[in-house]
Amino acid sequence: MIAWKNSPLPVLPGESPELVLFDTALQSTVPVRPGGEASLYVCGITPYDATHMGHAATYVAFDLLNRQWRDSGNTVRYVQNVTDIDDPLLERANARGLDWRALALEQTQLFRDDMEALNVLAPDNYVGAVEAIEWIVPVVEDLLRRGLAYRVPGEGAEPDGDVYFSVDAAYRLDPEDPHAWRLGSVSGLTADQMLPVFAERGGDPRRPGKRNALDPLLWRVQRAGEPFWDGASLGAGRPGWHIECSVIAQRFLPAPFTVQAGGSDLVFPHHEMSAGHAYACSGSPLARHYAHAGMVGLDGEKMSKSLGNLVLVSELRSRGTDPAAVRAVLLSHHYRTDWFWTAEQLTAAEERLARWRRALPLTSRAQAEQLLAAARTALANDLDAPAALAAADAWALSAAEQRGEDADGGDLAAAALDALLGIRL
Ligand code: 5CA
Ligand code: ZN
Repeated sequence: MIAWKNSPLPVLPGESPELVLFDTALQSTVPVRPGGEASLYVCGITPYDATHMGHAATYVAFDLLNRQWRDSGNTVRYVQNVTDIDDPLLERANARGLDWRALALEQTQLFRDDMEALNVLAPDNYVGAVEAIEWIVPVVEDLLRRGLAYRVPGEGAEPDGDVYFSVDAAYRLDPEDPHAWRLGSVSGLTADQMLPVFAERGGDPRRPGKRNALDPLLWRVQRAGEPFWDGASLGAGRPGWHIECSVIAQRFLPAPFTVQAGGSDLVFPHHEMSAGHAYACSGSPLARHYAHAGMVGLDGEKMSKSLGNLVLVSELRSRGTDPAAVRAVLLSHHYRTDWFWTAEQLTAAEERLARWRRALPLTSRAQAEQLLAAARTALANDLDAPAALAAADAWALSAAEQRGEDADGGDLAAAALDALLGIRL
C-alpha cells in the first residue's frame, strides 16, 4: 500500500543525549542503542472507523521515537500494517451495508490524511494484511510441519481445519536459549491473568479441540459468507491477527528489530503472540524492546470504536481546527499515561501555539539553543513530551521578555520544534 507524504525534516546542529525508553517486557527504563540503524514496527489501524484521539496519540507517541532516533543520527526503518481483513471490519461493513473492501479503503485513506495533517512521519513500508496473506501461508505451513501448530477438528458450527499455534510446543524449541520466547515474555502476565484478557481481545479460550486454552488462531478456514483466500495446503481461508504482524515485521525488518510498539491494549495477547510466532519461525526474538502508549478516553471510558465514544481527528479537521493544536494536546500527556480528551485542552493548546508563534520573531540565538537542548534532553528521557512543551513555554516567555533584541534565533527555534516535536508553527 502507499503510505502518506511528509515534508523534509529540518537537520539540527549539535547532538542529543542517549535515549532511555520504558520497556514493557523488562518493566523498566533502559538505554536503547540502535547502533546507527534503528527499526520500528507500530501496529496499524483496523480500518472500520475513522482515526480517533486514541489512535492519534499512539502514532504521535512513536513518531517522537522516530524523530529522536533521526535527530541522533540513526537511519530509521519504519513499518506499519493495516488490518484490512478481520472480524470487526466485516461486522461493521455488514451493519452499514457496505462492501468490506470499500469500507477499508475509505477509512485507510481518511487515516492517511489524518496522519499527514498531524505531521506524523510516514512508514517506509505500509502493508495490508490482505497483501501479506501470500507470505503468511508458507509460514503457517512450516509451523504445522514442525509441530508448532496444529489443526482443530470441526464441532457444531465450526468447520474442520482451523490452525492454532501451540504455545507449549514453542516452549520446547530450545530450553537452553536465554532469549527463547515463553508465554509471558512480553506481558509478564501469569496464565491465570491472561485468560480473561485473551477472551476479551479476540481470543477463543473455550474453542473445543485446542491443546491450550491460550493457543491463538493462525489460519481460519473458509466460512460461508466470509471472504477467503487460497491457503495452499491449509485450504482456503484467512489468517489470524497475530501472525499478520509477526510475518510483516519479519519480512521488512531485521531480526530482532529495535522497537515493537502500539497501544497498551496490544501488550497481551497481540504482542505476546506475535513475538511467540516469530521465535517459533526463526529462533530469534522478534524485537529488542517493547513500548506501549497509554489509553485515551472520553467521559470516563476508554475511547473505542466498539463503544462509539469517539473524538475523530477528521471531524476536528473538517471544522477547521489547527491539526498542530491537536498534536499539541496529544504531546501534553506523557505517552505512557492514560488520560481523557476534553475540549478545554484543545483551547489551551491553541493559546499555547499562539504564544509560541508570537515568540518566534523575538527569539535570540542563545534562547533557541537553550530550547533545542532542553527539548532534546526531554525526548531522550523516555519521550517526555510534556517536559519539552514546558521548555518551549519557558522559551516563549523569555523571548517575549527580551522584546526582540538580537532576534536571530527564530529559525532555529522553529526548526527544533518541527524536527523534534513535529509542531510546525
Ligand atoms: N489493527 C490492530 C493492530 S495490529 C489494532 O489494534 N487496530 S486499532 O485500530 O484498534 O488500533 C490502532 C492503534 O491504536 C493500536 O496501536 C492500538 O493499540 C491503538 N489504540 C486503540 N485504541 C486506543 C486508545 N483508546 N488510546 C490509545 N491508543 C489506542
Ligand atoms: Zn499488530
